[in-house]
Amino acid sequence: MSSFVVHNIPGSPFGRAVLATLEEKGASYRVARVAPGALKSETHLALHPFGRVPVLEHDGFRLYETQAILRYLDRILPAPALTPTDPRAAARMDQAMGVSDWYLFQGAGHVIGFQRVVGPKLLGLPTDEAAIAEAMPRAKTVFDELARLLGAQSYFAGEAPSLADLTLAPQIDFFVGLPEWEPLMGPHRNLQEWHERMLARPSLQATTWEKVSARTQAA
Ligand SMILES: N[C@@H](CCC(=O)N[C@@H](CS)C(=O)NCC(=O)O)C(=O)O
Repeated sequence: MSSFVVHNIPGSPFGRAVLATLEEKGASYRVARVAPGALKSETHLALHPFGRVPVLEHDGFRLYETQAILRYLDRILPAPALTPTDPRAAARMDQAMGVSDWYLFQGAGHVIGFQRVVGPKLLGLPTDEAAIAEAMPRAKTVFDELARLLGAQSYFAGEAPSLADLTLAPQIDFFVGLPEWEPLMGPHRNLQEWHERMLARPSLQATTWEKVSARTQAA
């Protein structure tokens, strides 16, 4: 039996970052499906008092907050290392993870992803186009800044993938196929190439919404 259990909703970009990190490390794990309607249930609040996913359980140790989970995994499963040793490269990794949480998710993904995908697909809600239009200028600032931070590097912290790439790729991938993809990603060839590079990784291929869903149902 796997010693890693990830409580997750298939499709969650935060959950995918955790699963992709476990995949990168070659660790075996089990996904415990959380129904979207159960996030605020007493059972789930006992695991995550803020009623969100993911939650990691590892040999009696329980942890929520994706950045904390990723760093924990990188410390206890050291190979391959997903944090650069160079302090400035590590600082860029931390910065990109902060941008992902605070500006990409909060300012853009949370609104656009919810209005275009989560609301209609999971909750049967109509899309609020005005909310999307209001979020677009913030989203554009985020994508422009991510492209600037990436620059000519292959990955956000240099020439090897790091926790920053595993954090950002699931969030960016959520925009694929949406009408907002072209206006946000179109001007940034470097970001498009990085996204393709990340999606080609077995860790991202193994953790698509469909694959996690199928795997979770089978568990
Ligand atoms: N800060 C949290 C954010 C996690 C998060 O927002 N997860 C979303 C799913 S992608 C969620 O559980 N949303 C439920 C809600 O907002 O009620 C983390 O880093 O893990």
